[in-house]
Amino acid sequence: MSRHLFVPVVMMVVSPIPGAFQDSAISPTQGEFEDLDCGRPEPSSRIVGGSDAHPGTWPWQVSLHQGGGHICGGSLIAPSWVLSAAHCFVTNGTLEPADEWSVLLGVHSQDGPLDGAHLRSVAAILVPHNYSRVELGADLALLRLSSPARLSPSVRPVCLPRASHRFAHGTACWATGWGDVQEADPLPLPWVLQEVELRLLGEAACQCLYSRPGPFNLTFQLLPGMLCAGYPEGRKDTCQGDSGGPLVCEDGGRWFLAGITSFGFGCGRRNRPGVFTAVAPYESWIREHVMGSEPGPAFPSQLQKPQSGPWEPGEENCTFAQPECGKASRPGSWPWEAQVTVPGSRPCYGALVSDSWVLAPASCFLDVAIQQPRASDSPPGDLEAWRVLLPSRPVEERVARLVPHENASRDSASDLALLQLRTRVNLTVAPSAVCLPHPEHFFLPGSRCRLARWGRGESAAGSGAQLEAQLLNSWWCHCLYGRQGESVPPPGDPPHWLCPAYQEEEEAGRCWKDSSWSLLCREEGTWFLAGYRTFSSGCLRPRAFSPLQTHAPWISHVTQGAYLEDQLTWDWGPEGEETEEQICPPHTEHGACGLRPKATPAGVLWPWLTEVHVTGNRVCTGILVAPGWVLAATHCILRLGSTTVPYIEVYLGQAGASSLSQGHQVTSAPSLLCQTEGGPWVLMGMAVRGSQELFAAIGPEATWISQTVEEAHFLHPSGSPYWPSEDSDLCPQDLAGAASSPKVAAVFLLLLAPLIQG
Ligand code: 4AZ
Repeated sequence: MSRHLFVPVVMMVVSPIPGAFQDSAISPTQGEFEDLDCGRPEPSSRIVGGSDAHPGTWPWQVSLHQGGGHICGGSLIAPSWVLSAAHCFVTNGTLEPADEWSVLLGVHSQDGPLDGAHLRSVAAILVPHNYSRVELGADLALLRLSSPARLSPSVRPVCLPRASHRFAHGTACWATGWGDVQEADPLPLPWVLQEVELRLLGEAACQCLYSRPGPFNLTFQLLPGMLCAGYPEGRKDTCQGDSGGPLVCEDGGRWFLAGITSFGFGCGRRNRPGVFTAVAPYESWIREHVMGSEPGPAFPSQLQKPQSGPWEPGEENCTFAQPECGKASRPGSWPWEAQVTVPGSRPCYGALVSDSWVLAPASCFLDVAIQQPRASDSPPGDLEAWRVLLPSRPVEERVARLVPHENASRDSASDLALLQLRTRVNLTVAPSAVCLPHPEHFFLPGSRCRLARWGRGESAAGSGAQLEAQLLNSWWCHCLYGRQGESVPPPGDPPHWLCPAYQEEEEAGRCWKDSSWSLLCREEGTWFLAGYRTFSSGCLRPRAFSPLQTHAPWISHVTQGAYLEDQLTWDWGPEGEETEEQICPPHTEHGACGLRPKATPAGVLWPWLTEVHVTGNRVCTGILVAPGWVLAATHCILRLGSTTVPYIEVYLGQAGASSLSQGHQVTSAPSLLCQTEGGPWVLMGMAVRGSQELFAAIGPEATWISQTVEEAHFLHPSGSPYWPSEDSDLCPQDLAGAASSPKVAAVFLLLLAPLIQG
């Protein structure tokens, strides 16, 4: 994953060009171009959120090819000159050789018949000497063609603005290109030129939007010579592959090249308009380099001067667009909850992600064999009977299409499917869509979340339907499920799992009612579908949820309109989470042992600590050593002279934070724990009766413990890379002495049975 969304990568290879193009060397006579007409398309006849252009609408648009495919856009400004973006030709500070490039002129669909189109090779590429990186500006390049273009109704130059030319903010202009239609989503065949109307944003408004940090606290300083166009709410934009192409604005019946597509933060994102190289400030640079060419580019004077100076900074107010998704008036009553009914099976719960798409587990539908043609007007017989019930909608919706994830299977982390509704629904308070995370959207440890119904999951009784949860540290979460020695994804890489901590409802005989859930996490009052869980992972807690962020490209590709949002809370930073590589410690089929979450909801600081309540009023500490076993000090359980085992209750998951101990006599039975190097905590001893300093060593009891509790984890003093070395100061010096102390029958093992609370 790239953290630098600002850096445009222009590697979108669209098509190998048929060999039909000849670099025809028809030299126009001088007279033909004496007063070069510019910016006037022949009267006749995606980009993100755009539509197919009509042939001949944008006759200055060219496609720049390298290695046989489209890489960047460009604009014809004179018969022998094309203006494009520097970043298309500069890699690692080096200008690529001109002879690797060719210019395709007069093309509409890069797949269809290329009549009228012709190809020219590039004789020279000129880049301003102060260009280094897109974010630093001067992102423009002049390309001199090896021979002049053949002008025709579909090949004409655009007008260039003079340095004094002012484009008022709010002006509706057009951007065109063959670039991606969404982030990482190439323009589909037949590669028809896309057009999109974009509004010019004033410098102040644009700077204001880009000053608001995004993922990884990225902000950006707008520089002179840059201009922004787009909308605060996003959705319409240029994208990868459009770079170098034109942003044109009409003035007095002529089209002027106001900007050159340069970069942006992602594509079509809210509050992240496209950034263009402003052409007007480069009038003299352009004139200087094309000097002597006949005819050169035309710089007609501006006819319609903006009245006052609305382009001046400071005049616009800075208004951020708020997310249009993820609003719930009350947690637990989710306005995006969609109930899908397929005849013959129980309802399946999913979430509305746009006005016409529902996301749900594919496992709900995998057993219903569906052979689904891609785009058909009427749904096949199978889907005909399917219904989707949405909140506050009196009638059920019908289903037009089912798109399962390509890796979907019941047990996979891609157990997802998208269902398209036959008719779009009006998004209001309810139904409304939930927000989805972009691939670089990370939910931070401590995030406040809720569990919601998902798939065929049973609705838990009472409060269960809106279980509160809090996200745990990712290292801890990863290592509970990861294999020994596996490295933990560093911040910035997608996590494999999300672990929410929540209070489970007990159920007799089973460790948990193994329902499937979706995980909704809130950021600044907006709810995101952060993850989901449809399969069982035994009794290990916390439960692991699959993160949704990795599926964002698939969802946006299929739906072309789901609400994807950047992170709204930004406490990312070097101190946010550890950045050095972390490796998972030993692990068994029951997960890892001795791992302590760093950022954690209060009360689970020592997740193996339990409260052992003996006959009502005595409380002492117990240590969870296996899923069903707790180790406690003998003197805590048995009273002197008594031989019967008293009635004991063990409280898990909240020792230290609960109010349970109030009114009880707390018997002190501290335990001695040592942290092995960078790894798990190991129980070394249990306090000897009446002492706070003297511990009975666990070591001598190891055989008895392992015979009784098969799943207990033992880390061996020698041979384990996690065991402290002799001179390590992790454990007290007298550790060795304690380990060899006479055997005391000091510990007691308690076999846990689930408690049914009435
Ligand atoms: C690019 O990578 C690029 N949304 C171009 C334009 C934008 C983003 C990226 C603006 O060439």
